[in-house]
Amino acid sequence: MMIFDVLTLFPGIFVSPLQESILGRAAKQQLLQVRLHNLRDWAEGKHQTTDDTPYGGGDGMVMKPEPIARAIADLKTRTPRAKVLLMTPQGAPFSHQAACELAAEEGLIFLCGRYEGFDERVRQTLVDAEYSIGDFVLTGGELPALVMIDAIARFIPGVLGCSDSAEADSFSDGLLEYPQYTRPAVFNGMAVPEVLLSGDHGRIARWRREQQLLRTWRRRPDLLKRAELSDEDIRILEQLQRTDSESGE
Ligand code: 4FV
Repeated sequence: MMIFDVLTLFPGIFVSPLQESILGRAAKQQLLQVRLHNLRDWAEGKHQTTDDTPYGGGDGMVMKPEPIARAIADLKTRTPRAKVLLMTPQGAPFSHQAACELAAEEGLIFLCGRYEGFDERVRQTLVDAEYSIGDFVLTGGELPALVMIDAIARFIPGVLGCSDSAEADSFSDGLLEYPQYTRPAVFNGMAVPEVLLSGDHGRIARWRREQQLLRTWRRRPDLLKRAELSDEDIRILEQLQRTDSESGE
């Protein structure tokens, strides 16, 4: 069972998202367990202080290293090989690939920041990896931790229903997903592409691959550089680029 330990000053933020839908069912099925820990429990003094003013002056508060060091030491007595992850705008961009790799770990400890962030010595000595969920600043690391837990949990066998698999995801082959359609066949005058009604699975598969390549080329050309493309894919892309440039799209 995959253990997710979360160190936070606001454990309440996690409760309902982890009870709902796929994550809620996975926890009930003991496919994963999320253990919420209030960092204040490892803080000293009657005020259980977890933050202090920054050396060198400046606004805001910085999270103290001692409560975090004590907390991680305690949590590692239960999952010694757990990886400690820190969510920060300065981290490596979190990705499908990272989620897939982290899902192979025995346990993960998520360190959720608040205020101006952590004393630098926390990063230097207590953290295995730093991840960012995007180039914007949030009020805390809790939502990034939830986002990462959700993405990682999808790789745990049994979490996604049998028909659905993380392997068939966007990004699993480095490309964006193809367009999806369902009933009705015509909606507001817009018909479902005929190929999808043809029953010709070869044509459907080819159309879907073309759509993945076209959509990725138009929206995320940066992904094409890293995607594993077959010669057929490259031929399709050149064709698409030609038609696109001709149609002036
Ligand atoms: C963040 C992000 C993020 C910065 C200061 C928490 C906040 C506060 N984490 N991806 N973007 N964190 O904005 O991961 O401590």
